[in-house]
Amino acid sequence: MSIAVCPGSFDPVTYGHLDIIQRGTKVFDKVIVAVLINRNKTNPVFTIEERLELLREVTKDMPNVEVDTFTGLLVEYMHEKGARAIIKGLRAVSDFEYEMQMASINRLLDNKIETFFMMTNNQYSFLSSSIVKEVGKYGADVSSLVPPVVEKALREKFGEPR
Ligand code: COD
Repeated sequence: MSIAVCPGSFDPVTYGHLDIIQRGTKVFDKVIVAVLINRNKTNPVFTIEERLELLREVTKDMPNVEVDTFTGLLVEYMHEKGARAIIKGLRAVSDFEYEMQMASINRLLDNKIETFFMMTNNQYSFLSSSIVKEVGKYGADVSSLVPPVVEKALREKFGEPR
């Protein structure tokens, strides 16, 4: 069985993430969406539990998706899960430099693990969790950026749209 891990912060999950996850499920038998528990990342808006709950809700109709957390090195987590592929999304040239670094270090740590990059859907090329939080904080409408359940969670954090 081919198992891929789609790692990220998912603070919160957006339509951009969901598009990558969905496309991954068409290629791999199982996709594990893995939320990094990152103690260095300051001021997340959603707790790990909230992020997991939102991810589980928005992937509930995808039977070959599992939602989980990991800490430390991604390759070690992948060994635990028997996964050999990492799925990443690429939006702009600005993503490339960081992603190339990550893919190279991961290959150095384990050369049997491959990183697969998927080009963003044009529709979501500008979309990130940070943008959603920024826009949501000022009460703007985010319904075209995130699924309804995430929109509701943002409203609970930041208040009703203007
Ligand atoms: N379109 C397409 N792809 C998208 C979009 C979009 N609109 N938005 C996000 N994505 C992709 C991102 O490119 C990324 O691939 C993924 O979705 C997750 O995005 P985020 O923003 O939720 O998560 P990041 O970028 O903060 O996550 C970073 C990781 C957790 C993946 C990274 O830090 C990691 O793997 N850390 C583990 C530690 C490790 O093993 N390091 C290596 C040795 S140093």
